[in-house]
Amino acid sequence: MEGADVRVIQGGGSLRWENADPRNGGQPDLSERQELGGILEEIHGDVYRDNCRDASRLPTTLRERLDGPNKLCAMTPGEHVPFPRALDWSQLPEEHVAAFERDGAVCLRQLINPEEVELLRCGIESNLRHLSPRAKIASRPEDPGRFVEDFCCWQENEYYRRFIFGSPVGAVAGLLMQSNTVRLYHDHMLTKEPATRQRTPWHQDQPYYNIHGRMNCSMWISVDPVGRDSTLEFIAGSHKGPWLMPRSFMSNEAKWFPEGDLANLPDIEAAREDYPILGWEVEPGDVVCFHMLTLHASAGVPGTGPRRVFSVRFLGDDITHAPRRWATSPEFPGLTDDLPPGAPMDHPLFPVMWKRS
Ligand SMILES: O=C(O)CCC(=O)C(=O)O
Repeated sequence: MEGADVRVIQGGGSLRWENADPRNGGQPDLSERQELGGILEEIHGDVYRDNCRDASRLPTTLRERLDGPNKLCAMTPGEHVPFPRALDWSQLPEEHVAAFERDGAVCLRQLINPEEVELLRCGIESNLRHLSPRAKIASRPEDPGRFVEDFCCWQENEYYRRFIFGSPVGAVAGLLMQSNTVRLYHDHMLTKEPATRQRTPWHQDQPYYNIHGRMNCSMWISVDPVGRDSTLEFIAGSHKGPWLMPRSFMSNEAKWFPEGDLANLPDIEAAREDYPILGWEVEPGDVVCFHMLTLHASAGVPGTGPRRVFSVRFLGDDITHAPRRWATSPEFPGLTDDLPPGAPMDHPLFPVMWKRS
């Protein structure tokens, strides 16, 4: 979710799942998962190639983020290395590419395998236990569940990084966008605790961002089953435009484009039958792909379990830097010192992760 006017958490929150281990202070028991992470490293370690980066040319604000305590960000991907898998996604069926182009959203069933789902589950749990200073609570205090978001954590979260650079998501984004090159843009964790009532209101993502261009793709990946009532929904074809006014989700303020610069969103919920709404019940392994201009929204979740989602966003050939006069969501502090307006997103924060061969 972009642009919520929300309270910032300055460090680890104390999240409690219904299945949390009381011996562990109510936190999820990660010991088995951590062990699994080690096993995954052993099995798949050789598919990751580490490149050292030259962080010295980065402005201080970026360097601070890139040179965090564990310096894990020193790893960037080399070329895309195929991940061992049961399904061959190297040739994406034409109908999926056509659906993405036509509707601005498509669900790819079982694109990622159980090991990759487990990497993400570990990544989200680790993220929830060590929230970044960018994390937000996007629900009201009286809501029975919290809506927790965090942004741009791939440099600090080894699970995320392994998933992003080791799974087929980058290659599939390239095929969907019909691009020759794919850059990582950023990651976004969106967890709704059990019984969260907070809706994610209808919005487009790109008006909150600092990019110009049409070749882009986000992937919304839930590690929990999500029913049709709680899933992410889309207005088919809305990615063809126009850009609509981005507003803060809870106070409905225009904090990005000045009031009047863009048309306001219609009240879609009040007239749902008038819109071509798409949405898929999903199982872990399914990946919902969408364009950053496609209008999307989701409801709250039932009390039966959390809805833990990882959204990862990719950029194609025509994307250039569009610095704004306001703080974008997410923000990339100091980036304008490195990338002039209109420049390709050629920067260590946005590594190339796939090239068409
Ligand atoms: O998960 C949600 O509720 C919203 C997701 C979203 O807005 C996004 O991934 O861009």
